[in-house]
Amino acid sequence: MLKRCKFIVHYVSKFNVFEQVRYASQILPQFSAEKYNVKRKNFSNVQAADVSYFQSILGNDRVLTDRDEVLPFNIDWIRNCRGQSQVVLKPKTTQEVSEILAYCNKKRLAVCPQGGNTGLVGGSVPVYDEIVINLMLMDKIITLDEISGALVCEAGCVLENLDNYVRGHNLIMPLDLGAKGSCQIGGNVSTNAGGLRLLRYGNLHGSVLGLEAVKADGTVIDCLRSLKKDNTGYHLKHLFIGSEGTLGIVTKVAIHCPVLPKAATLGFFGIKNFENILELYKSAKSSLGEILSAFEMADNLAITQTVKNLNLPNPISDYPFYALVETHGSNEVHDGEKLSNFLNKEMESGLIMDGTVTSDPAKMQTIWNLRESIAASSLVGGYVFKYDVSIPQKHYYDIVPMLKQRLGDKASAVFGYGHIGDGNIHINISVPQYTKEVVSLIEPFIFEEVSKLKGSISAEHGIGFRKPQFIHYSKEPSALGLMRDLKQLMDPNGILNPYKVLPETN
Ligand code: FAD
Ligand code: 2HG
Ligand code: ZN
Repeated sequence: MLKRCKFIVHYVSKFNVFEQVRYASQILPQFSAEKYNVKRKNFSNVQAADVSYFQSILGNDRVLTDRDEVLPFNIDWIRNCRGQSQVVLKPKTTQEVSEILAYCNKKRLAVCPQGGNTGLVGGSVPVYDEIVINLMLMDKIITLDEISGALVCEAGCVLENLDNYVRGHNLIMPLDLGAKGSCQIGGNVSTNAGGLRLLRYGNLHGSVLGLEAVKADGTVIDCLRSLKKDNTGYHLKHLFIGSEGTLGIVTKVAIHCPVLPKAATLGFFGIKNFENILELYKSAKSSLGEILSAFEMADNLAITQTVKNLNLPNPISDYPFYALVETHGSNEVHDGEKLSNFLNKEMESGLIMDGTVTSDPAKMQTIWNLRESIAASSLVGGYVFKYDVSIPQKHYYDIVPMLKQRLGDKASAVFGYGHIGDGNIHINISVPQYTKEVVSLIEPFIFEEVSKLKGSISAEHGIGFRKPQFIHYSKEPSALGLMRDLKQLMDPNGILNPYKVLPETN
């Protein structure tokens, strides 16, 4: 079985490129307010009396005001945005979140809800002096129903910790992403994070069963039901899924965990051109059916740059494109047979030029690590623009050559990769340094092209701070109007994550 594929994965122990890269550069990013010319909204400034009030609720240890301690909470993961907050609060309970928000709302103090601060659109850090409310200490697992698979936990639980926990009970988390070691489930829910297996397990609007959130005025909204079916009026949880901290702070989540697959296999293949990636995807869907759990692609530069910048092994040699195909099933023999037929067929047809297939967890991890590290590889040296768009699959890769041509030698690298099974491509553009000239070559060009191709300007990372002025490329005025109405209703003073998601009216 699978004899015709070469088993040439070299095992390397997993190391944390994530942190390594994040702290590689000690140069502080420019303040977002200056870089993007943002006018401060009319909020109050934090006074000593406000800090004393927060200390009275949280104690001194959970109110950070020391400049060095506050700094990391002001800078986003890609080191593009930098806020000017002077206060970070670390609540431990929903009651504390409620008291903080009720106070801030009354005093017109703006806040920035924050999870693991891995967001890629600048939504997780303040722009001016918004008070950071970080959920990291709300990290308790509350219940796990092994029959239904419903996990109930606090919003600050780190995704990887949850996955490790439920695996001990024969379940997995329904989402997985490269930032799993740092991102929190509350952040995942608030961004409606997609990730590597959305193709199989669906998005969070499907798997989140219920949640608890605190509105701007401190009201606790209890929608923490764990039922699969609950058609009792408006489906309010959906308002908080993907609203990026602008409508409320998510404090607890009930989420459906699928069964841990008994058999899992991962293939990494070299492909001649983009058309063949699409053909292979069609074939994988038809041959693998219900066991297909991920179908990812990367172009040559995405992989070679990751290999070079992060010193990771490429399990196969150089190819124009790469496809990563994973199966999750319940019967090794049955799954192996399907996979074997698929591989033999597509090696014969030439769609797969070379490849490696493994069921060994350590080797699978090595391949996944390469894929998950692409995001970090482009942070090494210079400055990176990251775009996350959905495009109908036929035109999925069109924008990459367009941008290469448009930018010429102004860009040191332009590459595309992502969740092709979901029509979601990530385009990374590395430049020696951030300049207004380069920005004007990329934006709004990229959004115009996406719009012409009937795509979305944000597939999974959200709108955050970086994209409100482009949201109209993907949202009709009527829909934007309703978004504004909801914001007005739920946060009339606009204290929750200002400067994010909704564009300025003027
Ligand atoms: P943060 O970054 O802290 O916050 C993100 C947004 O949510 C902000 O607007 C913040 O205000 C808000 N927020 C956070 N917590 C709460 C809360 N409890 N209540 C209300 N609002 C809150 N994203 C994907 O979708 N798919 C991927 O495959 C993917 N891969 C990634 C890989 C890497 C290496 C990195 C760095 C990021 C990746 N991301 C991906 C983006 C990011 O990790 C996700 O968006 C993640 O869900 C953010 O979670 P977080 O806890 O870090 O939230
Ligand atoms: C991924 O799929 C992430 O790896 C990150 O969504 C994308 O960095 C990026 O452009
Ligand atoms: Zn992604």
